[in-house]
Amino acid sequence: MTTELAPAPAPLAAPVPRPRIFSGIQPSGVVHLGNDLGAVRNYVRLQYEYEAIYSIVDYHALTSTHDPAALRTQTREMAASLLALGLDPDRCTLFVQSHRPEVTELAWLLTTVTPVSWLERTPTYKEKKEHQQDDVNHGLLAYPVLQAADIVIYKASLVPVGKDQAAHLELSREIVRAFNARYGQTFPEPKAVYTEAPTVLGTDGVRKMSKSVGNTIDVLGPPELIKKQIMSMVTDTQRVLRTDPGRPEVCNVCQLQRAFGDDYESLWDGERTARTGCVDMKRILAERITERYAEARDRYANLMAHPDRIDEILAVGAERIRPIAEATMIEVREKMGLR
Ligand code: AQP
Repeated sequence: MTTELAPAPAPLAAPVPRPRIFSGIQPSGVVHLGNDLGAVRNYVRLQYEYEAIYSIVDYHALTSTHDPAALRTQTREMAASLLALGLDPDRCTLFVQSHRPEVTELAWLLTTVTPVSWLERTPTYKEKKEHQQDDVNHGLLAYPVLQAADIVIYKASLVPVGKDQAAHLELSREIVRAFNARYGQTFPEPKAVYTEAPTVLGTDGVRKMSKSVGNTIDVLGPPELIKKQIMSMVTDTQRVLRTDPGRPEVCNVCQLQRAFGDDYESLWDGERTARTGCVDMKRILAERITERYAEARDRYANLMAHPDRIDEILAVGAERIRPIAEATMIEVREKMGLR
């Protein structure tokens, strides 16, 4: 009797590498609604499809923040916010920028292909120069070069960001082109990925929602604070009387409703026909936002009660990407004649 051997199992197919994405967020404390709708939502969504690397960019923060204790606290708060909103450390890499200092070397090398005129025309540099007139440090000017280094050291091709980052990202692309033209194809040109709400206006209804302006809705804050911030929102300034028809297209409260329920068209209809007033709309929005972020708020509180857990996740993240950063630096030094 002959025994037939079972056929050898087919060799396992090598896992298909997923395209890499990168994004950075400043350690400015707790995430606000603009960060979430404009960027963090995509961070969470894309971690399932891509090899996602997210950085809390503390080197960048030093261009405006000079309080070491505050920086440390806000770095943890930002990490806890991102984890609470759905970043899964088993699916993506979350780390602190300064824990992978190779990026500062790359930033220096990229400065040598970046004309100063490109940096001087950056809109955020012009704005920051106005805001912090007695602190126009070199870091402010060089900010986009470090940002380009952040992205390309991991050879990321996609960058989920809000629209306010469009000019920076364009500059990153130009820097990459300049480097590749001088030293040979090395980095992919990074492309922005936007959400459906790439620019979220603040409670003043005019400027981008931003911590430095103080017009935020702090979605992970206490419900009373969220309610207070929403009830103070500027709506359609032409709607003076309760009986005046509203214009949802220009009302920031109405615009935000789009992100919190499929029934926004019918809510808008109530506004147009003056069946509902601005206060009603604000109440609805406050209820929905409070409810939508309730679980994330609990998760945030829980994480902040266990800072060691946060620090561990960040340390693992920085270690996981060490080989990528080191390999890029070996390649770049070689190409530039530094070895
Ligand atoms: N209002 C916004 N609408 C859409 N996207 C936004 N982002 C920020 N504000 C809006 C996006 O969030 C990500 C992180 O931005 P950041 O690193 O600038 O973080 P921040 O310091 O917390 O944001 P602020 O409050 O807007 O900062 P300041 O006050 O310094 O201007 C980015 O992808 C950004 O596009």
